[in-house]
Amino acid sequence: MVLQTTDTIAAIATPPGIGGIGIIRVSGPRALPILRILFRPHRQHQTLQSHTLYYGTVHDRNGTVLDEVLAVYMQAPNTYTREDVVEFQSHGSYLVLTTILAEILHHGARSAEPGEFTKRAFLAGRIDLTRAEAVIELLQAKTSTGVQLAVGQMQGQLFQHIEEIRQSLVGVLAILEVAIDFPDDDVELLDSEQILKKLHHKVEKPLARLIAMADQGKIIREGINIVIAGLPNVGKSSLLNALLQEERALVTPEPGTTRDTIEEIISIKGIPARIVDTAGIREDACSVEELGIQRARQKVREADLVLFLVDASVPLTRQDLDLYTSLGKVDRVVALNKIDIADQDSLAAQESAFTDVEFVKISARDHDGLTNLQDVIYHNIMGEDASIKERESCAPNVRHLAILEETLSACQRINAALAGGVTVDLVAVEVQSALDFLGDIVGLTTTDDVLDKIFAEFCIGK
Ligand SMILES: Nc1nc2c(ncn2[C@@H]2O[C@H](COP(=O)(O)OP(=O)(O)OP(=O)(O)O)[C@@H](O)[C@H]2O)c(=O)[nH]1
Ligand SMILES: [Mg+2]
Repeated sequence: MVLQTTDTIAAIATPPGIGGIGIIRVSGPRALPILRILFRPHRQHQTLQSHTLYYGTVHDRNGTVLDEVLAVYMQAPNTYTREDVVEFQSHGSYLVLTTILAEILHHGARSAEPGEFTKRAFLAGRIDLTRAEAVIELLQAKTSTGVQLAVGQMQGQLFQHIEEIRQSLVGVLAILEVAIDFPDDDVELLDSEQILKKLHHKVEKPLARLIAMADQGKIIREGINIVIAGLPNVGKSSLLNALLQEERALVTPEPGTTRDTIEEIISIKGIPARIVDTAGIREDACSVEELGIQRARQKVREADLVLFLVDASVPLTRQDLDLYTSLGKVDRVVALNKIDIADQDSLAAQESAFTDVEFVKISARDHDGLTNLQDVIYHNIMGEDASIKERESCAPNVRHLAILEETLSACQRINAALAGGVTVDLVAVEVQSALDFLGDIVGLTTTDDVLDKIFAEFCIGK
């Protein structure tokens, strides 16, 4: 469906505030006439070629010069929206930009809604919905891995995966339709075995992989919450500082140094992680420290992963073990700290105490073992198949995930229908519904309100 848009939209595409340059974008049939009215190229006799940058001035309706600009006209269809597009690069003064925009609106454009340029690109069929969504993803990415995934999706990686699955389902539907069209044929037209096999290998398995990637994508987008916990003086603040490579938290030989929680953002191999240093937890604390301990316990309850720290230079105590047990069900990694001063016997004793959990030997003071610690944390949160994203560069979002799961359920119904010997047309109905679900992901069958919701997340001018 190609929607014919007849109006022309315009918006400031750069963020508000002072900057070196600011960009105004115009898209639609009035883009070129507006450029001709407002812009005077430095060389008066120049005719404006498409996709060429011109230096000149922008004037208001009274002929007053508003700014010196670079302007470009991009003729449809080789543009972001597939419409005629004009861009003005002025100085990055918000006042100048809004004045130029007002002139553009005066000459027959209207203000673009958030994401409307990208929506036009989608409606014109230049990009599918997953590529459009990748644009927001890219704008919002917090880490280099997030950027990498967004770029992969923008280049159509997810679209390709979905398209391959869709084609397999279309193949299945074709087999079923032959059986529907020739019900009385002597030949056994419906080979359920073959359909089931195809469904399993070409549809269900790839769907399950995409679902696993979605889980990883969520972590890469939203990051995780890591809380460092342990008895007083085991080196929690030292570890925070070591991971940050900055003396952020106070470190002293006195137990009970940290009272309040301290939170910072770090990147664990490309995953954004909020890392929280807490008060050492102990029984006989003074009242201020006790408040800190309550906070520490609260943070542990909210954690995605607890980094449980023990002092490997002294024998493990009952308090260490009690605290460890009191962590409850939360995912954890144990770090045996101060290995620089720990003797072999006490280290061995500590290692044998933590047999049911992954542990790492570190020295927060000497920054020793930290790479290994980050590796272990990474594998703990991303699962065994942590390399998936590097190979395939795509991570379905929450919207995609819900649809992928629905598609997988539809596959289970196809399986049951084939096994249960129901009529072929009923099986075909289920296959069609699986196809429709996947169409929603790429935007073939997506309803207007879902589209509106997606594009509303964009900023204006994108
Ligand atoms: N030798 C050695 N000393 C360390 C190491 N890590 C921390 N320390 C020392 O242990 C003491 C306590 O360190 P902190 O980082 O303040 O410990 P903490 O767990 O934050 O302590 P509280 O905030 O009181 O709970 C300080 O004197 C640190 O210098 C290490 O890896 N090796
Ligand atoms: Mg501390």
